Amino acid sequence: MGQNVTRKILADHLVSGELAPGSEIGVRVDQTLTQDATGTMAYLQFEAMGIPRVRTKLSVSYIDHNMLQTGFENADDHRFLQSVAAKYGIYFSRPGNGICHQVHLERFSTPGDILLGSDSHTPTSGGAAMLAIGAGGLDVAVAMGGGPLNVMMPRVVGVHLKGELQPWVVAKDIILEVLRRLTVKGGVGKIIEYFGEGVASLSVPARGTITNMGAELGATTSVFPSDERTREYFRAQKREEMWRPISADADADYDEVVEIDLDKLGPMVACPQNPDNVATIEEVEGTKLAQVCVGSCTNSSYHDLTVTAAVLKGKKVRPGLSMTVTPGSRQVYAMIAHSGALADLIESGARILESACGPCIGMGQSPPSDSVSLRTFNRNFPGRSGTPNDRVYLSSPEVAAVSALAGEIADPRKWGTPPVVETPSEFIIDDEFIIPPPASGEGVEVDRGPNIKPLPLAQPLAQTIKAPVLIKLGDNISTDDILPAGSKVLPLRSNIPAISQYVYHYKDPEFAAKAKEAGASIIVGASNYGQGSSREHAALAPMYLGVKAVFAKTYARLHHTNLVNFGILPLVLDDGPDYDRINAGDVLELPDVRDTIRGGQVTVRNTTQGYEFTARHNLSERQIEVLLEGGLLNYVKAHTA
Ligand code: MIC
Ligand code: SF4
Repeated sequence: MGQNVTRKILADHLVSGELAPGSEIGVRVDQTLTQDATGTMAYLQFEAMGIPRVRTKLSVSYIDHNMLQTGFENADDHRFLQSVAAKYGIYFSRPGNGICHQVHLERFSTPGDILLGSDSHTPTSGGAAMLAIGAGGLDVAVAMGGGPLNVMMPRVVGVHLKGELQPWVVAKDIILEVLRRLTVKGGVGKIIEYFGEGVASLSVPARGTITNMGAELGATTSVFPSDERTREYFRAQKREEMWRPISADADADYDEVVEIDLDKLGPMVACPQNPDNVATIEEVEGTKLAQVCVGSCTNSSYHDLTVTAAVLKGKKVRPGLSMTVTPGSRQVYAMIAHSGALADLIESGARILESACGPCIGMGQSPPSDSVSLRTFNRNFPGRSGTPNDRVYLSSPEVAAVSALAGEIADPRKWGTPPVVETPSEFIIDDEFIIPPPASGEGVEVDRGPNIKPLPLAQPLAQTIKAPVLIKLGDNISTDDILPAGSKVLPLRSNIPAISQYVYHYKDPEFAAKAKEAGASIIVGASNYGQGSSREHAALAPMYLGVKAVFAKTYARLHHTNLVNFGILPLVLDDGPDYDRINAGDVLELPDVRDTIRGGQVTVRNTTQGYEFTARHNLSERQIEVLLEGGLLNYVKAHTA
């Protein structure tokens, strides 16, 4: 039987296990990336492993999230990261150079290689046929040390793109359609692979929009084949020598197939407050807007910004509406400046931001109270914009641009024929701001400002856990709920004692105080617990506050792994009375859990209400050892020694 792209790349990198869905595999990692908000922890963890130099083919450290320098913290972190990069052999992408995923796609993506990144949108490079996977910082640190990535072998979903997109309908609409069909939990335990005649009509950045937002499906990653369009992109990036073809065999099969008829697709919009709450443009047309934002790692390519500029050219953004535009990289910024598109944007009244994550993560540009913001981003979780009662809609740049002129969500198909945007055959290449590491790191001093606090370590799983349930939650709790981002909290990413004060801050402002007082505690979630980001702080900070176990019906992959890595026991509750009966405040006891955990289920006593039930888990044998030994860092140290 022929192989699909996913299995070919995995087979090429397999170091342990078998490619059978549901069993744990280990794969060699070629490249890693970190960004500043997760990078400080990842490098502190790498340092703690005592390895002198990274052992990957390529590791890159980006600065793109913590770019507002409202105090010394972020600037100090940047210095720390730059010095660590020089010491350990890592390329350093300076602040202003762009969003990690956009820059990585442009300058480093390599078809057929495996990339592990401490950011959930690492799959963007899947648009260039990499198997690019998001992970917590500690998993990335292990990979930098030469360790494999361990994951449950996913099922491979083939998305068959048939036909041709209609005018004004673009890549963003394809991924929104996939989200509408599969939902934010539909990709858990799966890799999404695109194939079919519709693939060739999509450029690499368009493919990157689709693989980027595959993160919102909860998928392990998403991938496209590498074809002539890919080659064209590598040629334009002046690195054609890095290109190689890779495609599924003609008789390849998939564990599941989803068919999308591109001809039938219209513009789509994700409504508040989950990326799978997708509507057709007709359903939301006319919704009044206070803000429109174009940018983020999903939609900030040369093409995206040029289309936006072409729609706005000679017109003005609607009075009373604020529009921001963020180029994804310095390359994109320079190119729209040279082409004149930047002038069109400025003249239309759009506010141009520096190349960074910016409004996507609440780093400025929070919308007004009780208003609607339309963004070309990938996430619209409640409060993520920095405004507590925000209502964020997600769309393509095409929809965003016409809506900025209309002052309300508008259907671009009513605005004539779409502008023709030529992508140059050669891009502006200037890698001066990506600093290569010196040949040796000896003598490089790591710059540690006062914001860099020591790393807290996990504890081995206790013999018996007895602790109160501090909070009981519903479905689809995101890591933005668990540990918010935004301009106030993000600068504390390298200071766990300080950031832990914000755990569940908007759900229960007393959470941190209650957890400290209880000493040990438990969290109860429901379905798809921990969706969204890769931020290991959403496990590390609760661990610091004494959270010992989480009970949920199902978990998002990244957060489940992060809980294990930091010694918090993730248990599975049946979808029924066990979840319903537990109340916040109940004291649960897990007698001899250290011994029973290997049996696949544990006994739980609700000592407040006086009943007993069993909870399952879906931990691999290795993960059980990690928990018994007090988290991944302790485990790796013990096993490498
Ligand atoms: C996000 O989009 O939520 C982030 C901020 O990029 C996170 C990483 C982080 O929390 O630092 C992600 O996607 O993993
Ligand atoms: Fe940055 Fe937003 Fe992309 Fe996360 S989703 S990497 S915050 S641009």
